[in-house]
Amino acid sequence: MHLRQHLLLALWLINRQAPVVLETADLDGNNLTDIFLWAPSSGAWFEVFNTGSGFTYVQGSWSAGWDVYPADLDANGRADFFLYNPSNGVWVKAFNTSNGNFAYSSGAWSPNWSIYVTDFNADNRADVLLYAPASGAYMEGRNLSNADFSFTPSTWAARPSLG
Ligand SMILES: [Ca+2]
Ligand SMILES: [Ca+2]
Ligand SMILES: [Ca+2]
Repeated sequence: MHLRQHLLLALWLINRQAPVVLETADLDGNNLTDIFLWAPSSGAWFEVFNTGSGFTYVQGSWSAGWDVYPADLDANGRADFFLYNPSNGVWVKAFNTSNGNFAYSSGAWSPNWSIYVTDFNADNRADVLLYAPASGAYMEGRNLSNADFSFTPSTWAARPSLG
């Protein structure tokens, strides 16, 4: 089968939930980009592993309502997932321990942050920027361990002037 056929099969297997979010990331650390399909309304997910000569699949599910951000949170070369529920502020680090399996660490912030996942300090552990566009408040969440984040709160102007 070609990639398009694999994706169509995967989309069918994810229970025909719509909309489905498609993310790309290296989920097994073999330097080949894999595909993660996520149905926010049901919580169903589907990992599509790129073996180089074909594809293998693992299916699973979380609860509904998460915003899901792929990123390597523990610097082991396997993409993990940062989950944030903007309605209640709960976050989860989902560490990708082996294909289809996760170990979890969680906590709670206030709701409605805009989330950006990036590596602030070049230690290969993805960090998290929380931003509130209305007020200009932001929090730089350093991901220094597999547990909680270390925060440096600050504020930008709500409408920054660049001139
Ligand atoms: Ca891979
Ligand atoms: Ca990882
Ligand atoms: Ca980092």
